[in-house]
Amino acid sequence: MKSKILIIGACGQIGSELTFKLRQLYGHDQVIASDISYSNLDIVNSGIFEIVDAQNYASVKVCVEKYGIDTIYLMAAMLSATGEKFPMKAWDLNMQSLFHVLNLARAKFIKKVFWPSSIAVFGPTTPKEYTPQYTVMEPSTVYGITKQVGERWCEYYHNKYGVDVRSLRYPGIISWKTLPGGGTTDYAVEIYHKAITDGFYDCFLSEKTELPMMFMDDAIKATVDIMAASNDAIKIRSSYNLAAISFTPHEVAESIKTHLPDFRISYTPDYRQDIADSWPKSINDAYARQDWKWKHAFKLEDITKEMLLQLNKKYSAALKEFN
Ligand code: VAH
Repeated sequence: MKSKILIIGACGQIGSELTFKLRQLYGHDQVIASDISYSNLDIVNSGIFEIVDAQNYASVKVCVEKYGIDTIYLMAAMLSATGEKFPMKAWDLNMQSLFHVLNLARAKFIKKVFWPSSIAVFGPTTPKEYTPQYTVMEPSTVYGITKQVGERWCEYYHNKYGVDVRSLRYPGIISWKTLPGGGTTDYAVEIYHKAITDGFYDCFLSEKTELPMMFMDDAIKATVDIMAASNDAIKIRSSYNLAAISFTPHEVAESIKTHLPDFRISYTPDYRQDIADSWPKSINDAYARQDWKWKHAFKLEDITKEMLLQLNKKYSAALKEFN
């Protein structure tokens, strides 16, 4: 029987691209997009869309029963930077939403769950180079704490109740279709937009801040692949380390300059520098590559080429419409 999928948080940076990809793979009407508001009209107007409050069990359950959902991708969360401004809101949103989806799976209303974790589960005491799957994890951000605790609950619901929940520790994700919101790695998206619109970017992280990063197409592929893998291939039910590349703001600026030689950057670190400094520089994702054959495709030069190409098109089209 064809899977019926609900994406919670479909208006967000990853959720929006996941919606289009899953509709392409599994059928347009097999995928229900949902969010707390109509914040992304491309998504709202692209297919079946529902307002779902991820913090309200009944709201999620009504949608599951209305469409006969069997799989939920829970993409709604408050990210690292915003989470430091609103700690209790971040805890409530990130944890309540996870419990509601896990409990729907435990009660057999749904069969399968995808839940995103993050490299933010690692903290200042974690080894920073090629960070292993199993190591010290003392996250120093609210967001990281919610992801670490969430991983524990995912593994518990799998072991105790047999829930088929799968998870990835996403690195910073770079995309051009939908702006990210509230993340520390968002500089790596903003810099491309500013390179096109202003020729200049004042970066909120210092130039040597190396962080694990990934192009959206790789992140979407990993998400689709882990969910399509056979049940017994998934040997880690907390969350898999996932990696592609690592780079610094200086390196991405130099990459942009190979296309836009006049591009200029300055560095004005803000409160997000402390968050970035608490995270690894690079990630060892050997288990994902071994268990379900993960491999990334996009290197930094590929990302820069694609980001500048697509954003050029996007801004030129917007300019044409305006004139
Ligand atoms: C953030 N983009 O910056 C997210 C991500 C690894 C970082 O989880 O909060």
